[in-house]
Amino acid sequence: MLTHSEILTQLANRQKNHALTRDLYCDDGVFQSDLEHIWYKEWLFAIPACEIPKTGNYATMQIGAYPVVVVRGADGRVRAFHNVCRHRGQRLCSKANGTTTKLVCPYHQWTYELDGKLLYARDMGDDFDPSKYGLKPVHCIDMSGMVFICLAQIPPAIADLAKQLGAYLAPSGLADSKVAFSSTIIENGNWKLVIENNRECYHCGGSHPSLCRTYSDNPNMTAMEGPDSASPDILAHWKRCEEAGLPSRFVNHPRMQWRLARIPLLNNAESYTMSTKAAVSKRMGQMPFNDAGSLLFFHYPNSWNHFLGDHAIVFRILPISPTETQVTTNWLVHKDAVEGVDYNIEDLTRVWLNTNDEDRLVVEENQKGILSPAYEPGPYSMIQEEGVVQFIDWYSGTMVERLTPPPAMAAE
Ligand code: 3BY
Ligand code: FES
Ligand code: FE
Repeated sequence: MLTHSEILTQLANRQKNHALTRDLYCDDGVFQSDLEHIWYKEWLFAIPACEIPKTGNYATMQIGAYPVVVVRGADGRVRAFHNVCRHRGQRLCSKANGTTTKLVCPYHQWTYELDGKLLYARDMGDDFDPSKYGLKPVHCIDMSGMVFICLAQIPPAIADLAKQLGAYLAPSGLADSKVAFSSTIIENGNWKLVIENNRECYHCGGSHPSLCRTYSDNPNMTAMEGPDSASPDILAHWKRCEEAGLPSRFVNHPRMQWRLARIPLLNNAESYTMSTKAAVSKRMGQMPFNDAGSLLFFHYPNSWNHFLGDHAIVFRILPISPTETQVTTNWLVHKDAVEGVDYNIEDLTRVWLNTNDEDRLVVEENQKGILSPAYEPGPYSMIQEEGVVQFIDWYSGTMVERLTPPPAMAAE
């Protein structure tokens, strides 16, 4: 198990534009360090807000050592709490999703309001002050229907992202959508391999026959230097979309922690379906046409998303162990769309169920190869894998900053 300073050395000595060393993908110490310095510090995508549409609806998730519950209060607000009873520490909610009027601990029935206040604790004596035993809050923000949480005491700034998401997601009407289908799988690979795999389409032709019916694997589609480097196809798409009120141009976080971009699908395909036609007859929000392409949004370390004319697909990853990652995919449709009438689950989900499974396979084989002592970090393609380079630079830069001891306070 690597120590902090060994991790720092491996990150500092990494070869630019090359994959990471074996330890950085497999070692227990690195995994702990990733949790402490990335997963417990950054904003993480938790759920689409429409997963908990009503007061008392909740969703739970495990972020490293921290069980978290996200719940909608009587005031309609979404809040997150440590899913840990303030009595003797029982996990409060054990189900992935549920509905309740109060959060009642299953052990001794301490009872909390949906806003975290302790309402009732039996036989605790006269000097017991319930106001001291409310649930511990976790930072939580609902940005245009995407709920993010942050375990840090002081979370990183999020206002700029909230503003951009507000503009880009408004036409998609996520607040008026519902979860049509949800899938959770475990990939036997390090979380960074899962993100790396998502950040390139070098593998798409070889791995994703169904996705490639509608998604272009041309790296120019997603690796943008600026408006002038866009192909005429994209420029025409942006013009049409922006004239119809759909913000489309690339917006990047200064260090590429997130990016928004609306890209056309292949040959005017409408959706990620086998037929290339829309899967849902009722469009999302105010989307003006079916062939609006895909609004892509990724956010490191744990989410990538596609917002189409007829539906949206939101992805969340959570690290389980050095070589296991949970991947949850939610398909969202207009809340008034009726299953069996306006859409069917098979048409809606087939392409990305296939794609997720194909990605799982490549990530697992990637992890198996990297576990070999013969593995040596190879070079990324600067034409095809610029997105991976950006992710690895973001990860390494962030880790080096956070692992580097502060300069000594006193001179000798
Ligand atoms: O999900 C994405 O962002 C895309 C789709 C195919 C692979 N990946 C680059
Ligand atoms: Fe929750 Fe006792 S641990 S009520
Ligand atoms: Fe893929």
